[in-house]
Amino acid sequence: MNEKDTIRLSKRLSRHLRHAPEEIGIQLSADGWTDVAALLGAMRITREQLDHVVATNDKRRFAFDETGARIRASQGHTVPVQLDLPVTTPPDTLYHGTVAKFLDDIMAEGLRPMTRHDVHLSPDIPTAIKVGSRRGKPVVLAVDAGRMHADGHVFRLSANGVWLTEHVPAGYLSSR
Ligand code: HQG
Repeated sequence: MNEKDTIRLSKRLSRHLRHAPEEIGIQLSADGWTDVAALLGAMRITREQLDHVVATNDKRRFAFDETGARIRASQGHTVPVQLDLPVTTPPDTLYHGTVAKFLDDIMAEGLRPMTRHDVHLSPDIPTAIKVGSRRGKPVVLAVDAGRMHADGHVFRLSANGVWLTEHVPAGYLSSR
């Protein structure tokens, strides 16, 4: 598969494993898994193509279970799933990449999950810049995750290194 086809297949997988499984007639379990054999049939792809996308994905967006018989998206769902990710102590500082037009709202009400289940935070500035750049000129906010954790906010770490939390009140945010 060339790079263009790989990216196209990754986008189709994101769509069906995070947002619209019903469009191709597959079902996700309560914790987000779907049967690989059913997925291959529904998407009309081979196991080799699926393995290639999972292995080469720039953000490791998809993960097989330990048997390889099931697959799920590691984060980013809009359909209701409970990924049962481990609660994890965050580093002192995490980062959020966004764009200037959202800043007034963010500074008034904090970071909200919007259409996703959680606010997505990055472990480093280059990653946050990439996330912000999807929407325009990136603006990076620093999140005082150490203080949030000390104050009782819960953090979970996705299988691909994205930090998830329900809400970041504005008092923990600073520009950098
Ligand atoms: C903004 C991609 C107004 C927030 C990326 C963001 C990431 C607010 C947008 C992952 C707000 C939501 C997630 C508030 C937050 N008022 N705007 N109170 N609070 N926002 O896409 O973090 O390719 O849902 O700043 O790489 O951009 O999908 O979240 O701009 O890891 O794997 O509302 O998605 O990964 O946008 O990105 P998103 P995000 P994938």
